[in-house]
Amino acid sequence: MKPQPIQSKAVSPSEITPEHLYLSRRRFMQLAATAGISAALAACSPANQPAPVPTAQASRAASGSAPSEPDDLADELTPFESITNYNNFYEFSLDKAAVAARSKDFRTSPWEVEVYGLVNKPRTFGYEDLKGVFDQEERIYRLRCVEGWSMVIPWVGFPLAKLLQVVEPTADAQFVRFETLYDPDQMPGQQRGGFPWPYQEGLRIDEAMNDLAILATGLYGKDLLPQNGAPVRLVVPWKYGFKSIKSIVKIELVETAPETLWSSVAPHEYGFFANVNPDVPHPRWSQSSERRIGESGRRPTLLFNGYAEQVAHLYQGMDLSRYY
Ligand SMILES: Nc1nc2c(c(=O)[nH]1)N[C@H]1C(S)=C(S)[C@@H](COP(=O)(O)O)O[C@H]1N2
Ligand SMILES: [Mo]
Repeated sequence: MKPQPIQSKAVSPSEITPEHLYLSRRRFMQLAATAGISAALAACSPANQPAPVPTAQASRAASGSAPSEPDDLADELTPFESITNYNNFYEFSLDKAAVAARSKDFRTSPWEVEVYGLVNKPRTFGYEDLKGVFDQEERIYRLRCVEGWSMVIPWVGFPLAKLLQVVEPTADAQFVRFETLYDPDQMPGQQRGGFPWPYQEGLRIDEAMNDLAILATGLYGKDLLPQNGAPVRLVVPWKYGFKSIKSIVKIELVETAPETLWSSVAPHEYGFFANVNPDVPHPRWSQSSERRIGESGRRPTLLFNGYAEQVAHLYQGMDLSRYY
């Protein structure tokens, strides 16, 4: 059965049962907002609630002249079919439309994530621990790929900060390094040269502790499919999509900025920070606009992908064109 986008028009909070979806308070607030009280909600939004950014679309939604929609900018969710059939996952294929079929037999159970390095309490979490220890909540985020397309995805997951608090990073831990599974038998792309497998990514510790950064285990209320990074992947919505590393098996707390796959392949094109920024062009194309999957035409790209209110303070005083 094809899951339907969750919209207030179709679903009221009371109709969503725990079996269907674990509803966080945040999600409830979003449903309340889309039920027609968005102006009031904006005025009293808690600190971690993205405040609506005034865009033409948001004001239309607020004034009631268009159907309300669920993300914080009133952007419609991308259909499940698109999210699960248009994928970047080079371990399986360079062809976005082929990833789903090539990854369908990927074994995601049993699965362990080792968290180690500069921590007081290193710990290996089984997948079941990740789902059991940490409350799963829904987070609707825009995903902006560095290639110039974007989607709106209702993830299920939990803040990365919650996991880091459990392992207790030491004072020397300045960065977090993530690593994807290395298994060339299952991931044929890893037999190809040209990329320093396994895929690695990294965040500065303050970025990793930001409430927007989550480890996702699902989307549209269902467990992740392999093509989206099953069973657990990072989601950092204010950065280009390549930072959101899939199928993670290692999380290491380190002192210096780790190597990342794309910045080792093409350091002049892909930096460590990779914050979405319409004013810092890729050397080969502009980043000022994007194609939202399912829409015709392009829409303007927003600084930090529209999450400036939550993350701009992390980069105060930094030259964003130098630290791209
Ligand atoms: N391990 C791994 N993680 C990855 C990638 C990849 O090729 N391998 N691609 C990245 C890129 S470029 C994007 S845009 C997103 C796409 O996520 P999605 O397919 O779930 O939309 O995953 C990121 N994470
Ligand atoms: Mo991407």
